[in-house]
Amino acid sequence: MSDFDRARVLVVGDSGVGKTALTNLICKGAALSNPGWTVGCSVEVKLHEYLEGTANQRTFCIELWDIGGSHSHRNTRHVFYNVVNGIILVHDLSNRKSCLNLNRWLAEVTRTESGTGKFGTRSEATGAWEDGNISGSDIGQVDIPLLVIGTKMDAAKEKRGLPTHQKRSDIAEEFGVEEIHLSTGDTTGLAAGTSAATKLTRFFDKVIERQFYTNNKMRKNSTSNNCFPDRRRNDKLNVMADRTGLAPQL
Ligand SMILES: Nc1nc2c(ncn2[C@@H]2O[C@H](COP(=O)(O)OP(=O)(O)OP(=O)(O)O)[C@@H](O)[C@H]2O)c(=O)[nH]1
Ligand SMILES: [Mg+2]
Repeated sequence: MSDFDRARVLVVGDSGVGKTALTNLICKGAALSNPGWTVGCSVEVKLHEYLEGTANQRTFCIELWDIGGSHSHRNTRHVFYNVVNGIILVHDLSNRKSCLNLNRWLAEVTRTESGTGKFGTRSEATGAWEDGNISGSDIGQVDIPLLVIGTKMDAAKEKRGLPTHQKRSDIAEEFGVEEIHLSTGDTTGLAAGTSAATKLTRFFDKVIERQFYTNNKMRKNSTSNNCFPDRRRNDKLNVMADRTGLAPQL
């Protein structure tokens, strides 16, 4: 696995929306019954077949950086945003506010990724970005592949008694990106052949395309050496172990 070029996808959204459970489902195909909340960041990897079934098929390693969503860490988590090849925005279908907050998450990540402070200014006192939103035209300029995922379809159905899978979120509409609705406890939700699995595959293809095939040329970059980071990087991430006491899984 160590020979595969890799790309980094951030998984962001409010605390408790199900990012860790979702990341586990994507990378391991299994439900996670009782995830602890994430402090800092936890990393899982997934091998992805780029352009599967075509003559150009090739295996890449996707790193999913599952960022702890707790408000109390908002001033420090920008250290995880230095390299961003794609973003999965996660909201809880039974909690409307978590969906409304996705604009802020996008702003928080893309400000740093653009490296220009274009979407806001940093507070000199805390180093944190000032609050603010980002619009569809802005992200067009930032040019990062996006995917929106709504979790807890089961809870939303119970709460409202209505199917929620038809309605796309405002942010997916605004940015013209695909959206998946699922329950992270249902392992069939991302099973091969489902429309959700197809959307996820298309998203990962876009991430790879942007990272490695811009201008139809294989592009070398700083993150493409190795699927598993070197010891120095491991040490850095271990500092951010989650509250379960487990080191980030790399
Ligand atoms: N009913 C239901 N519960 C879910 C679903 N996905 C996650 N959960 C539960 O929601 C809670 C929070 O899930 P996490 O995956 O830890 O949420 P998170 O977004 O990683 O939270 P932070 O790490 O604090 O940012 C856990 O109790 C999960 O079991 C789902 O699809 N349906
Ligand atoms: Mg988590």
